[in-house]
Amino acid sequence: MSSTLHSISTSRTSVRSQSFGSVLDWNFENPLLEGRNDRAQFRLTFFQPGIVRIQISRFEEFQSNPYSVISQPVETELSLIEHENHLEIHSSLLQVKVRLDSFQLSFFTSEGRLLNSDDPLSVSWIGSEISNYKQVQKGEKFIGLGEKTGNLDRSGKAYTHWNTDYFAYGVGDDPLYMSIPFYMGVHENGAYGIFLDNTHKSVFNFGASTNRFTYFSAEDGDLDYYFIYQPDIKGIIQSYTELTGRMQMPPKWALGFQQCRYSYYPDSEVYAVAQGFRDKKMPADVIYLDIHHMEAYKVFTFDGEKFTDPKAMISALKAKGFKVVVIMDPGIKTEKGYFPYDEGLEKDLFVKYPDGKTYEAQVWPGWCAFPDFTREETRKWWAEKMAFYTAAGVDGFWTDMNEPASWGQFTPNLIEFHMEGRTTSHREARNVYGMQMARSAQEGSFYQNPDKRPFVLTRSGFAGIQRYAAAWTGDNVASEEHMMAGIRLVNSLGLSGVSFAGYDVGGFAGEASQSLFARWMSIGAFSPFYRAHSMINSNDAEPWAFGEETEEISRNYMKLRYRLLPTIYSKFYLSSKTGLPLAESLAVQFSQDEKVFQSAFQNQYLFCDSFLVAPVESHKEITKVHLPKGDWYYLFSDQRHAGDQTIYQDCPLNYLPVYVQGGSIFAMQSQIEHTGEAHDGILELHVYQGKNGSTYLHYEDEGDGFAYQDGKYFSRTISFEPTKGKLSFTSGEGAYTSDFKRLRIYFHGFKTSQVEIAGRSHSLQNTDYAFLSRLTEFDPLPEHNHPYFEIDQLPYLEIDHLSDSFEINGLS
Ligand code: NBV
Repeated sequence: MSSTLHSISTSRTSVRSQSFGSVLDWNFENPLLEGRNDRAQFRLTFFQPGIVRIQISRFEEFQSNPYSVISQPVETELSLIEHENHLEIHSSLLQVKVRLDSFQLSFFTSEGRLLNSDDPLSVSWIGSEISNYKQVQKGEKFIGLGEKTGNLDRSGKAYTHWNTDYFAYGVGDDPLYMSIPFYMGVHENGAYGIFLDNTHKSVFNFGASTNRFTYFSAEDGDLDYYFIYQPDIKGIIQSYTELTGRMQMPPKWALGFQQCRYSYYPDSEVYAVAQGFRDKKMPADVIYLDIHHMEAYKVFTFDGEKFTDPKAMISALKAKGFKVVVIMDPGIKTEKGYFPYDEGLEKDLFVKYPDGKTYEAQVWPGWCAFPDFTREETRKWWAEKMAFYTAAGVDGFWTDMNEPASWGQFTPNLIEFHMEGRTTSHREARNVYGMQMARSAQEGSFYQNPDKRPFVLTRSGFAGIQRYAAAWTGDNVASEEHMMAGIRLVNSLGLSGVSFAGYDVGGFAGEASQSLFARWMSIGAFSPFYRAHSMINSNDAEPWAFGEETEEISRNYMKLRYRLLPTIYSKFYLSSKTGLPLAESLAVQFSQDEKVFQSAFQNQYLFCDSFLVAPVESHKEITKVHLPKGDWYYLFSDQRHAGDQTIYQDCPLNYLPVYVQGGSIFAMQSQIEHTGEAHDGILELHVYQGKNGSTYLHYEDEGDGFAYQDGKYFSRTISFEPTKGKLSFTSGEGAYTSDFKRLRIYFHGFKTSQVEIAGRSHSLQNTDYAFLSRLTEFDPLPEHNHPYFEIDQLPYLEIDHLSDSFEINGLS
């Protein structure tokens, strides 16, 4: 052994924060502004007039996340103005100021209003950790950040992005399963978005334990973020989803009610539960197979004793109008002779230690190996294996435990992932693992059934997950506060590009009371993803398992959900085109209304644009509702309220506070038991008088498959202009013939008794109308009965549903 000591650096400067410092050299060539000194370099890329990418690195080559951003810069007119100590780049929407004597960025609107500025501490490193410190603007609020608990306004709190399996999480706990490092700042000068595209563990601090700044840091990697400006929040979300992609149009059945349990087995029970929905006349479309469908929890197997003939079972369920969704966990049992393990080893598809040994951890099946979904070959292989399920008739896939979760919940950081060819450690790959598994599931579904739209539900994900899967908020608890927190999680996911999202209705862990379940089913009917789920060893939790009252209330809202499908389907289509949420926090349209952020009102949201849902705990009889600017109708009675005020609302268990925005339009159909069943061919349109009008895009297609992409759809725009008293229908577009032969248009809040179409006058008819059925009363004394609302003598008009354009005039 040699006795000479090799010299190691003794300097410990890296323990202190080191800032970028001054810019020594820079160069501008549209769309890039690049600059550097001897410590680091930066690059600004204008993607669009309102989107700038900022990259900062201490290495010669910038490193980027290969998974989230799918769009390229488009040509943008830019001008550069040089000042002594700073540069200014102007686009048609933004001005970016780059300070040179000590690197610091500020962003202004084109009129010069300050949107966001670095704190003088700007960008700096501590060891490998990189942070960006930003000033807080007067009255600034912070919204978004995906699946994060806490308030709508994230001020005063810090959040970590590190995908975590968290059974029965608390309503303030963090981090959970999915990471989306995108937020929006809102203040009097406007709103902007910041998306930190770094997959390492990251922290966003909006003023926890500091009154100086907000900041975001990543444990390693470059600072790589997108600054987004648009004149309104919708525009910012649209831009963010232009970068990270949008949901694909799901099959229509996925919009129906879905029933899950950990787990339904054997096959006779699955069948009995499905039959229960039909017997009870509760519309439903989907039933789930959780982990007990497998033999010893091994993916790509069925337990032959519990499920003697899965194909026959699934086809019997299909005959009843049910689709089957199957769970897939990533862990593969390390058992010689079990083909996924053998093949995975042989093809070198598993995650490994740096010395090449397969990484193993324990999950349901025991010791498992983990497919490396950050590698294309693995995703393809998994997609091929999914033939096992599709051959049995499975229609949808549920990727669980994909954080990835394992017993011990502490994956060693040195294990390695392919990451599309540039091998990296768990530190960088963890947050994208789940998303890549969901991607593989979507690709598998499509590969196996190229004529069907995939439906994938995922627990874990990262920015861009909306392209591959719907998301649910994991293992919540049967409590009132969880019900309310789940709504905020879903609204926050909607602000962050994930519009197809939901929570376990009824609560996964624990036992829901009768009233809690009833209320949760009512709110869930206004959630993009509508599924009830419950934990092993808990009481039965199907909507008929909580007594007659809960059963009737649940049925009422399930039916309402199905009657609203024409609207919901149309909005899903729009959302797949725009990235805008289906459950939209009031902060999107009313961000300057302070009340929207108050704890009493922060859960309120617009569902499918027309409905303002004011969720309320099940035990409350009266609640405060904040109605923003505009006019609002209580859905069930048509009672009209002026906006910009807070009202007291009775909220008996059978009536969830829901209001319709004055001026808006929505569509309904007759009652069906599942989405495969035909309605009666009458499209009900509900039009509400109001100060402002609105435009409703009505969209139909086959409900599955891809023919709609080749023009086989029916769509038309229906606009209401109150000042002209006119409802106009554009001519139907597309090669699909509408399923609706007749139109029945209900006029809410109008005085009109006669309208005019193409010069001919039509008298309106009147009818009593109820959105929900009366509950059966068991008490002989009427004062103990449930309230019941009906709209008296609602005027309506029934005409043929022609696809030519036409106008209805004379509305007042
Ligand atoms: O597969 C069982 C459950 C599932 O039902 C649940 O929805 C997932 O979030 N899974 C977690 C694993 C075990 C939970 C205790």
